Amino acid sequence: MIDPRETRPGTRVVHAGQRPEPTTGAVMPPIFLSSTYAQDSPGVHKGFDYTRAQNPTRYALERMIALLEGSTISEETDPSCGGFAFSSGMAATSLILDLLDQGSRVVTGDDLYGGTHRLFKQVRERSQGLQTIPVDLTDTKNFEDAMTSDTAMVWLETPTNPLLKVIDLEAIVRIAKAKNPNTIVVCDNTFATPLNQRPLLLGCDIVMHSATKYLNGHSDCVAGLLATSDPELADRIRFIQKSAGPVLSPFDSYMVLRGVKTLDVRMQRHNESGLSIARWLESRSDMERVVHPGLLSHPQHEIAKKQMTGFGGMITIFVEGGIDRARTMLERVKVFALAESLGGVESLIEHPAIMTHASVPPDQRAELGISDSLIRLSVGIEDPADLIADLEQALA
Ligand code: P1T
Repeated sequence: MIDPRETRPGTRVVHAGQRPEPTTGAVMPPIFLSSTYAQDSPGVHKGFDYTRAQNPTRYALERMIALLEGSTISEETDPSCGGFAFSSGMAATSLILDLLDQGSRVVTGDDLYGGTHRLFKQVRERSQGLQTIPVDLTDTKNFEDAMTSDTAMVWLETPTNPLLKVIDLEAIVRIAKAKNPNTIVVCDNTFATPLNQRPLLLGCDIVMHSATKYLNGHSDCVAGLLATSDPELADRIRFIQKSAGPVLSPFDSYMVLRGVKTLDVRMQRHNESGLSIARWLESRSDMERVVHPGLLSHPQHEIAKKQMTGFGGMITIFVEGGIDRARTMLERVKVFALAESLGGVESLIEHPAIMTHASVPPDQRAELGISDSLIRLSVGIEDPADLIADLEQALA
């Protein structure tokens, strides 16, 4: 078997973390459903004792995300190479917060998925005394002011959900580590995927994914993934994964592994169609603003070019005519489905203020600019001409 670290991303997504199953030669990793494993003598086993702690199908997926994100941990040191799989993106996020002590200070981006905001503010502030300080990280000066020597974690998304702000990861890591070398910098890489951006290589400590989105890619499974290159962090994550138990099932591990094999070809299409549809939308006279990291008008386009190899299929638009026009458009689409979520082969469209970000308080939404005229599009892999025709008739 070739070392996946020596291959390019398009090869890695097909093979990384997997090898033909030794007893049969099965090319696809079997779905090992067994919850427990026979031992030769008490405590003497083949590296597997109970599926919450270890599962061969989950290990294959965990190695896959670790290798895609460029983790340097070897399989000899760690059977999952610093990759971890959970029952949802939120379960993965929750596990990362379990790395922190009671009362820890966390600097976060100001624009986060609504569910992440809810977990930080409405659950962990109460249960863990977490202090979260939201900051607009597009201006590193803001971050320099907010980052302190007692900040235990920095949590950010880039591009962000739903405003598609792009954060300079190298700059954030540099500032964070200068103030506190032990702070843990976490990047939610869901919108970019490891095909477009690899935060570990830019100095981040942990990469998090809602694998429900692009990685699985087919809107038929909910999953979360983590990757790290730091063996000590990997040990701590493994300990909490086993202790708290929010693991991904063997079946869903298989689903994500199957989906991820086409990630490279899917992302090529998402990247191309995302940019061409964003350009088409921007050329219309009835848009207040169109946001996509690949547009020259994007305020952080230069940073996007520096740290991303593609700009993805997410587009955020502000339509003229406010909530009434937005609602009419969302009711009229025929190829796009009006639904939460993103990153699947099918195109989705949604209204963050009412749907995915309803849990962000209205005053904060207003401050951030998540207005009633904001619509979020997840451009799928359909023929882009059909997608444009659909948007055109919905906006007419
Ligand atoms: O849905 P789940 O797999 O638990 O992942 C949560 C999550 C985490 N991070 C980001 C950036 C996300 O977008 C999400 C989930 N987001 C949606 C469901 C959505 O429509 O935005």
